[in-house]
Amino acid sequence: MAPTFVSVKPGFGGLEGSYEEARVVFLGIPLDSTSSYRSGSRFAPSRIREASLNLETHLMSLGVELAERGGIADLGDLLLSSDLAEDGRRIEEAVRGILEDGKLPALLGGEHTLTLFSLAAFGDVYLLQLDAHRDLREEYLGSRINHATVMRRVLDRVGPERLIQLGVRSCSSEEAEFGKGIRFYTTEQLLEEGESVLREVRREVGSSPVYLTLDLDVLDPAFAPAVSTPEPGGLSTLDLLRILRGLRGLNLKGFDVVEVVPPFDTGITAFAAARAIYELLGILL
Ligand SMILES: [Mn+2]
Repeated sequence: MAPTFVSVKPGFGGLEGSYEEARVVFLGIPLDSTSSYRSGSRFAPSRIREASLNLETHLMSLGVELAERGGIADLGDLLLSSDLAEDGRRIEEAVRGILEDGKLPALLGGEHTLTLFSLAAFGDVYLLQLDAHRDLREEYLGSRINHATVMRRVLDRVGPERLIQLGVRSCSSEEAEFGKGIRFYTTEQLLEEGESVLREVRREVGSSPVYLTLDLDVLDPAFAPAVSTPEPGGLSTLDLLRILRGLRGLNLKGFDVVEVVPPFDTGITAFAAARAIYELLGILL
């Protein structure tokens, strides 16, 4: 008798269809070269996909069956080198290709530095950053381009009024000073006045194009222990899902999910990431 195999095919949630008909296109970006503490985010795209296959495609919260909606493709993971500048070019080019085809890039990171390269493919967008950290250092550990400086580098290209930081609760004195001119809402503000924060964000952004970057460390380490730099005092997974649901109606043009480091995970973090992505698909499709 032939042995029975259980195979896990690549793709998000088993939902992937043809590229031609897709509106949302997944692309794994296993970037893992500037992590200062915990590395291993190169394994995150496949772990998040694996988790996605073990969650329901029917979203109770929204009353949506994603399998009936269609419109999803998954290109697999981008092949990267060990050179950050070269990887940056590859990421930008790949994202630009998806955008030129009129589709929404959904990037599975990877460390946060990839956001800088992804954004380079977009025109003028609002950047919504869900993150425990402000990532506004001018340089970190002697380098100007890394996960701790990524939003500072983004501001080299995007006006400071276009960056909105949500869920932040940790920064250096330098970042606090520099970041005074940048709109931010702390974790506690989100928890205590979440609805009015979201109203303000909507009013500010209007119908302008938006890019969302979700750093899983916005969650409390109890809910997302396997992130590169855990920061205690964060959101619960349910808080995050509610916030994401509250973004419905924004003109979202792309998103990334970053900083999951599977070698430190029991699966909780990858599942939280996959579930957050489901919520986003629910409001997008
Ligand atoms: Mn962070």
